[in-house]
Amino acid sequence: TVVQAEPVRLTFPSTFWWGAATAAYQIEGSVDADGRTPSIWDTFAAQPGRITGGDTGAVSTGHYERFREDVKLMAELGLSAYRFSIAWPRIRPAGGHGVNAAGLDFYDRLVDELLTAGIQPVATLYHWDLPQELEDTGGWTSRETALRFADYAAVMGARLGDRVAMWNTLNEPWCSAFLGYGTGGHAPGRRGHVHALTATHHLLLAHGLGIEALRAAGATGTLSVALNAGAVRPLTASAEDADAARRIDGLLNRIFFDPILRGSYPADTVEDTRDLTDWGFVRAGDLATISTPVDAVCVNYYQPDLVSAAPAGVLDHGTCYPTAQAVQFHPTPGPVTHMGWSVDPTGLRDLLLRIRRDYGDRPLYVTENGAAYDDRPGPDGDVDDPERIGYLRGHLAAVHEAILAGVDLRGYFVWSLLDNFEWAFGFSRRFGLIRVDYATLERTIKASGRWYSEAITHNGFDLS
Ligand code: GBH
Repeated sequence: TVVQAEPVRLTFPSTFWWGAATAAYQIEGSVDADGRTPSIWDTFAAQPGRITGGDTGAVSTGHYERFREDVKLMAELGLSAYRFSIAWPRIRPAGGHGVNAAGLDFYDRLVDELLTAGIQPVATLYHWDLPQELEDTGGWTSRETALRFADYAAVMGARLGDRVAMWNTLNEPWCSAFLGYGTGGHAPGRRGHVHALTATHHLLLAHGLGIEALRAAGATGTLSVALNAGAVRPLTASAEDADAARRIDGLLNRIFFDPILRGSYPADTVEDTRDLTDWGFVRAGDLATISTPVDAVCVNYYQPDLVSAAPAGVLDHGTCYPTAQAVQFHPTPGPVTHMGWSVDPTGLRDLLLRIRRDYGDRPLYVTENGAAYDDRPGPDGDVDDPERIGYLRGHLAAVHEAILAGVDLRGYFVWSLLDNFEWAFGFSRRFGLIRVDYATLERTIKASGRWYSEAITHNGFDLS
């Protein structure tokens, strides 16, 4: 006789936030509406060869016009929280001179619409769309930009601080610094390892000043920052590969976690980059500002990094990490998504456990996790994307494992609610739980969205 095993059911804490995330430039469109001024992404996307297919965020999903429809879709999914970002160029058109009331009104209406639908608003102040005029005066390589960010944070805290449930000052400052100012693959497209390190410090300073400004404005929500932290793994057990992993872990994770949570830069990373810079951009008092207490730690996770020492003569010039010429990156064996990123939920579990081990027992959130896959028409007008269901199931199981191991993990946000403008890849990659037809801007909940919705209803799901 065949005994049918009972499926294993994973149940989440009753207060767990089941969320989804987006970012302003990736979904809003309406780039000239109501007094918005250009951001570095408008400028960057207008330059030939920067974005796949020459795509731009000018229209994108049209969320700025359709936000009420989108909140209805969130309610249909049953989301407990929605993470969006505020477009700085809609609020501070002059980058510090005057506030644009119409821009503020948009986010005010969005937050109220969410609260009416019973969805917790989670607001990110900076998801990469720097006002172009601030880039024209140096962007994140200029210390002034951090001060302007503090002004902007104060304005937002005063306007939305009574209603936003959680704030992220910055989204993935690593990307802003190392892709925006290091490799030039992201806006503003500047290249140079010293730029990247300088920008890193000014972004961290902006974060600290932003937390102080939100707190001073009386913001009642959880104050945090979203880091694209990773699990950096050595290819072999050799001392050389361990050293390669240490370097990359320093430049990806510890360069952010240490100043924010411990008030100091990692000594080995500072030492590794001494040939490039004397770190003179760090001024007395900065680290005290940067380490002003946060209420939670937020991480965005997609895939682990597998690295080794580069064999003599091999220089990985493609790398975005300063001083990592001695490091080689390797694909993790196994399946990959449409981005070519490996699917490995153990990386998420390890990351969450590591944060607790190295930085203490703090409230944590996974503010982004998800995968790019193409979908296909299913029966009865369905949109089928079984790979995304597999990805989400695996990663939510990893989250559950971390919770069982004692990690104070309070919420999880799928990247993304909607298909959207995937930065340098334009509209060629789809991350959404909801399909967007870019010709008509029609939205259709995918099979993965239905699956997620079921999981939310049951506060858990069957493994297998
Ligand atoms: C997130 O970035 C963003 O927050 C979000 O806006 C975006 O749409 C989403 O993920 C999907 O991309 O290949 O050299 O760049 C994820 C950023 C991408 C950063 C992979 C590290 C690997 C190094 N991560 N990247 S490289």
